[in-house]
Amino acid sequence: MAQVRIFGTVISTYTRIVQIACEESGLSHETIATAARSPQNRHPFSKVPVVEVDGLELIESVAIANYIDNAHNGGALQLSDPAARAVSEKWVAIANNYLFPLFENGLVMPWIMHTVAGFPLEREKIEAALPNISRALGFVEAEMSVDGAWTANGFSMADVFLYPVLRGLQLTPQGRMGIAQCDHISQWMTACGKRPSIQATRWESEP
Ligand SMILES: N[C@@H](CCC(=O)N[C@@H](CS)C(=O)NCC(=O)O)C(=O)O
Repeated sequence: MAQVRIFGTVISTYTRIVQIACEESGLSHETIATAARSPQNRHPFSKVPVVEVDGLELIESVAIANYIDNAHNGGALQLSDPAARAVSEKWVAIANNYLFPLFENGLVMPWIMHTVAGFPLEREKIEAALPNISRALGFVEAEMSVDGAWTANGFSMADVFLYPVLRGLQLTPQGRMGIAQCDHISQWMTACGKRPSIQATRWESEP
């Protein structure tokens, strides 16, 4: 049996975040397809993933990824310098609290519901979200162009969280165009895309 069992949807930002943490830590993992709102999901707030590792049942991707990194990777993704770590943690929080909800509700889910489930595309929802998504990308691009952005510290937990969040956006038509206009984000995504942990966790829908 794999060392880590991940109960989550197969195309999921947070399932992938945990998969990347496993890959970075050299842990074998399997994903058991579990829909967020199914009776099989053990998350008390109907989110995925729920993870079994080392006899523990864990929820919440920050806790899960940090545990895996601490217990199996010497904490290498969390940076020992306090200032560098604060920057990395700031970006994990930005990814979780602002970018993911904005991208997921405004573009990613409307496109998934349209292309995978066959529902009409929610064009009004997309149009309403685009200005805020554009502003968010502008903020990330500007931060990346100055010293002190997370990329200055090498691959860290910030990348583990930010890559799947931005990659999901990039797989939508409007997200792809928006990111293409951001040189720093594009270069960073290309660099991350070469990392073995990112390649090993590609979604089937990725070209
Ligand atoms: N705070 C949770 C967020 C997890 C989350 O939002 N997962 C998404 C899938 S990527 C989900 O469960 N969505 C289903 C829903 O909100 O109904 C974590 O960090 O694990």
